[in-house]
Amino acid sequence: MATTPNPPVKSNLIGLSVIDYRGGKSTLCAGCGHNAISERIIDAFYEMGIEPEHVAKLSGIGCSSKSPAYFLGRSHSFNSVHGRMPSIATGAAVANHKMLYIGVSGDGDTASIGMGQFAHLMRRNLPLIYIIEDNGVYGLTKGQFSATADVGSKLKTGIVNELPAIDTCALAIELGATFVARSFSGDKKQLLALLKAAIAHNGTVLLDVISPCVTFNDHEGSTKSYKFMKDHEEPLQDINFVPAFEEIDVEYEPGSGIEVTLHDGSKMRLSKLAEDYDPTHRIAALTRLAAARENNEVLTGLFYISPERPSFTDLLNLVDRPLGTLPQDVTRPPKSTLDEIMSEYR
Ligand SMILES: Cc1ncc(C[n+]2csc(CCOP(=O)(O)OP(=O)(O)O)c2C)c(N)n1
Ligand code: SF4
Ligand SMILES: [Mg+2]
Repeated sequence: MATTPNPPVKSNLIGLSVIDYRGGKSTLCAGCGHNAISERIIDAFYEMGIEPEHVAKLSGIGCSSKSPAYFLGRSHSFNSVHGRMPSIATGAAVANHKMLYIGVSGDGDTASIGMGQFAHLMRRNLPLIYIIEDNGVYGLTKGQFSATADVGSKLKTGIVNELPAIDTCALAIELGATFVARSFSGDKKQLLALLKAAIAHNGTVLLDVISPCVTFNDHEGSTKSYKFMKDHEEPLQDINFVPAFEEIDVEYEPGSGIEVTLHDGSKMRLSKLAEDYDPTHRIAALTRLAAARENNEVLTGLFYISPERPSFTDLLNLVDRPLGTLPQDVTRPPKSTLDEIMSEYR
């Protein structure tokens, strides 16, 4: 009997299939927004044809910080300490500036215990894709409000948050990050386009993704629930990403939006939705975010980009070979050099 041949397995630019970009089976709650983000990360790295072994994943502590275990299983990974992912990422990026770094954190991990580290990371423009899986609560420790919870948002117990939310995007722009965006775990198209652009960027990407916690913060009265996001998400632009390896077959009409060229030659085409918005203008970005807070809008999209500013590792003028692979006879000064230095203090 004739058998039907299996459909050919699709592969990307470097001959890998999407399976090569998957990780372990998720142990997070079914329906958690963090799982959808892992799926988009898998798609983005697959579609960009990135070698998984060329990627290092970093995280802190929280349900969100567990998620690097669920994507890019062939990549390097370090699950660090609560709020300390930025310093681990900085050390790793300086030791090997040839890798691609992706850090996953939570709103609790970032905006409370990790705030000091977050601030210095943004200021340095370290080449790192920093994702905040933002659910407005400490999911892992059973749903207390985090510092990104909105004023007026209600816990299941009826407790109302009366403290102002920290806007991590506004803060990142103020501090010096060069690619700042917000998305929603349920907005597949926008999140995928932003992730692919983030891969093409050289510098700190801060991507705050609203990611509902179905167990502790998805009820009526929560401003980080699926329903609230579906009703209130206000995308700034329609984002199309064209990777450097793809030919641009459609001419871009000047005046119909903005085109941004990224570090590797890829392009982001931002078509205006409701308003004209220039994401290369820092003050305009801060003003627009302040207006969104004032009007209780959940604005998503690319808020700010500065593709030209050198990254932290560029500024260090590192030798081409990764420092972590240099042999001891190169990195360790000989005894005669140390003796010479010591003699200066006599
Ligand atoms: C030093 C330290 N302090 C406190 C904790 C307890 N703790 C574990 S996870 C967490 C918050 C996680 O919240 P978030 O980063 O928002 O992640 P989510 O679980 O919501 O994804 C806290 C406070 C800890 N693990 N270590
Ligand atoms: S507790 Fe919340 S954040 Fe944690 S896995 Fe479950 S749904 Fe996700
Ligand atoms: Mg959280």
